[in-house]
Amino acid sequence: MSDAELDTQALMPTDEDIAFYQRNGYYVSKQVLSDELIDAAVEGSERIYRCDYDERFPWSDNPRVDRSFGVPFTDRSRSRTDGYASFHSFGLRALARLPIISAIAAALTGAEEIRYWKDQLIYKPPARESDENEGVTGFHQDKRYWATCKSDRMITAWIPFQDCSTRNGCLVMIKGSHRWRNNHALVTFDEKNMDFIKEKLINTQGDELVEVPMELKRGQVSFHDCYTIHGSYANRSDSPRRALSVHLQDGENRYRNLNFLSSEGPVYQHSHDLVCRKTANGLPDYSDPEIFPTLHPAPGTTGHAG
Ligand SMILES: O=C(O)CCC(=O)C(=O)O
Ligand SMILES: [Fe+2]
Repeated sequence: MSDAELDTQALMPTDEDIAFYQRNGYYVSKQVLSDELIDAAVEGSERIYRCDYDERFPWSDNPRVDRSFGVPFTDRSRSRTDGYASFHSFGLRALARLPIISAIAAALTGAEEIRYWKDQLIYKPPARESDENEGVTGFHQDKRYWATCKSDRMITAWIPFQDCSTRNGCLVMIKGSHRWRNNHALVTFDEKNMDFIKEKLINTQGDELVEVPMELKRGQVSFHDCYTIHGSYANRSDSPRRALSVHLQDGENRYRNLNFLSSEGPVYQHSHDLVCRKTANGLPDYSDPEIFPTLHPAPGTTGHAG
């Protein structure tokens, strides 16, 4: 094994870590990211906020794909979420497609193949006294936003760009919540009233609701199952809290068409459906290599030791 391979092995989750992930629905990595990578991601974010894109696509101006396209980020007392950031910034792309992140995702989910699914660049400003809920991310389940995905094995890597604690509004996981059933209402990313979500919407099935803050050092990454309930409270520090969420699909994920359920037009549609290529029968192809590159096994390798 080369030095590089040895280093990678040392950063991977152990069997105990994988069992912990399966039991609790989340995992915190070792320090896997270099300062240079994160510095480039911060710089890339600022370029996105100036609408200075490193690369453009035919859909880069379509507000139906993402409402942040072409909108400069000037009022820094507000929070902001940008989809498709890794398409428009090379610095963010390097982070979103980093081999160690997809290798950890494969180990945790047990999937042989991991493809990119999407990313979200999130800026959480210091909460103002006038609006103490600014920047709250309501407890939600990622999978509820991906009804068009057949897979139940999707996973998210959450990458903060600075140390994170409860003070600056780190991500908070609800322990073991990926195993709870009947939480279909949790499309609540934008809901600011956490107590309402906890008391009225979350079905704990009799378990205790335990919140676990992801207090991470810069360079660490947390991972969560697509059914783990998670969110984040306001930022009580003096500096913005920046993070990139990288959402990943296993190789077996396919588009599923639920629109027969509605006579009102395509209700179950993801913005990706406007962006990716179509299969022979005209449906979105969630293995389109332009939009959903395979990240693991790394291209050009078999992924098997022997
Ligand atoms: O950063 C946040 O507040 C939310 C992130 C999130 O929902 C995710 O990574 O899936
Ligand atoms: Fe999420």
